[in-house]
Amino acid sequence: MYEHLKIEERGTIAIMTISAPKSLNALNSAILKEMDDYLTHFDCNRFRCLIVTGDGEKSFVAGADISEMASLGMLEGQAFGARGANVFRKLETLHVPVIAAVNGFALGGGCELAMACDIRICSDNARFGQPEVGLGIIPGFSGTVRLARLVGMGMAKQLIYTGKPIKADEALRIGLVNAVVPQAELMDKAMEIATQIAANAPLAVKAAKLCINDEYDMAADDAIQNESVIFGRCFATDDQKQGMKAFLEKGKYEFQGK
Ligand code: CO8
Repeated sequence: MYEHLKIEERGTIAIMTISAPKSLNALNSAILKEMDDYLTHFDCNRFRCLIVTGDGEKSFVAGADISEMASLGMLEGQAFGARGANVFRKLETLHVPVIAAVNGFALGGGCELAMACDIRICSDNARFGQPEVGLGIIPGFSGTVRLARLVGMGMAKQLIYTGKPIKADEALRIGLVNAVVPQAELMDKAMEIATQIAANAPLAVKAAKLCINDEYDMAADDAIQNESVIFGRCFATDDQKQGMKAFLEKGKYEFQGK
């Protein structure tokens, strides 16, 4: 169905693999269009978690496609940046959690893609970096926005100003990834986390994601108020009633997302 995306469905977990092996899965307009289409039609009622990864053992995504960007003018550059940023924002605001399984190079737009996901895990051969200033541009798929939020202003500035990539263990140390595993175990680890998420009440997981995302930019009082309102809404769900009843009766309830 897609030329550059491989889609796999394992029960309530979906896996989107970006596949452009000749360019180490670099993101061009065609791939971004396919990602946009996939995310626009993603069924958040059917799936409870999405895993994003790259094809092969060398690269997650080696950035935006430099051969496509090389000849762009100012307005075209802006449009290309906006296209990537919009797709990544769709991923960030998708109503189910998204796990980036980073299987190699996550450079430029690749690092930005991983940062738009809720959770990042990587293989031990992964390399993260924002090399854009070495190409005469800045991170344009929201890297200047998300990197500082994830690893702090000082480290984000060092990574972006120097353009130097970091290895998996350093990415773990600065909090850019949650876990590093041997390459052969990467998808198992991603599936393990996805399965844990999928076993929980989907409406509650969705509510938690929206709260965490929205409250990040709110003043503390507004954020606390927001959480109270969303917390209250959980009590209008069947899953809350059945989940708590099952706990009290020492049983187990399979959440229905109602
Ligand atoms: N774009 C296009 N082609 C690429 C890219 C890329 N980002 N990365 C790799 N390729 C291609 C290479 O050109 C090469 O093609 P060919 O075989 O035809 O020569 C093929 O992939 C294999 O790559 P290498 O031979 O270079 O493999 P190495 O193992 O020697 O090196 C590296 C791997 C280190 C990953 C190296 O390929 C590299 O440095 N790639 C570029 C990384 C980079 O700078 N990424 C950032 C790009 S800029 C960006 O992402 C900006 C995002 C915001 C955009 C906003 C738009 C306005």
